[in-house]
Amino acid sequence: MAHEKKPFVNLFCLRACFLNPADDAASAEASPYTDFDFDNITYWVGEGENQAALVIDWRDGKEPESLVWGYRWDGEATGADMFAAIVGSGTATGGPYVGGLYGDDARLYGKLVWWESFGGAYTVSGIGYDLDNDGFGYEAGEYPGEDGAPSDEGDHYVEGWYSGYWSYWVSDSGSDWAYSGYGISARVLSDGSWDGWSFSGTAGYGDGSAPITPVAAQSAVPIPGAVWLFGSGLMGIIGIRRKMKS
Ligand SMILES: [Ca+2]
Ligand SMILES: [Ca+2]
Repeated sequence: MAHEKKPFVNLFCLRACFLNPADDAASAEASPYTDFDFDNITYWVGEGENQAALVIDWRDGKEPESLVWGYRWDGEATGADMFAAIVGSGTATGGPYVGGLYGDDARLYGKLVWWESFGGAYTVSGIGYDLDNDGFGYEAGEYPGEDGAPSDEGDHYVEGWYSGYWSYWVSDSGSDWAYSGYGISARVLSDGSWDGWSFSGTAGYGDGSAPITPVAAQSAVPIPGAVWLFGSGLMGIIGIRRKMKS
């Protein structure tokens, strides 16, 4: 993990020190937390002069319960655009991302439900995460969207609408978290804004509490090339020994 931090520090210094010091400082300080801001985020998706954060708080007793990603863009982007850019796999029943989610982080899984009746808008019904970094699988339960579970007990996954609820929280210009009843399709991101999702197994629609201070999400750790080489070399040796024995 530690070796991944260095390029980020160098990139940040390039941006902060040479390109646009005033803008970057103002955006970096905008946060609904007193002890966590954009400088603490390590997993960034997208390119552009604006930045926003996505916090997901599972509240399932598996640590860390709350994680954060960063998103950069130019022009206009919605909460749905940020969600789709970051979440690596999952389903979307309709709307602009119909068919599935193909964002950057393969460890993140999401289920979006498209509601045509409200003029067309997404609702988040479930979010999962490969917490132990060995793959993620979703298992549908008896009641679709209400009691699905991760196939790996080491991973995050919770879902619900009537029984359990993902509440949506927003922060702009460093304001405190505010509950949003509008969902991610109508949410227009601003530079320095934060979007947060927080699950409650007991809350119903329109209820819940703001996401706790997150931990910076990390990219999946690939098996280093040297280990692969060593592994395949070992297989070769075993193969030769078997051949010699027979
Ligand atoms: Ca896993
Ligand atoms: Ca596992």
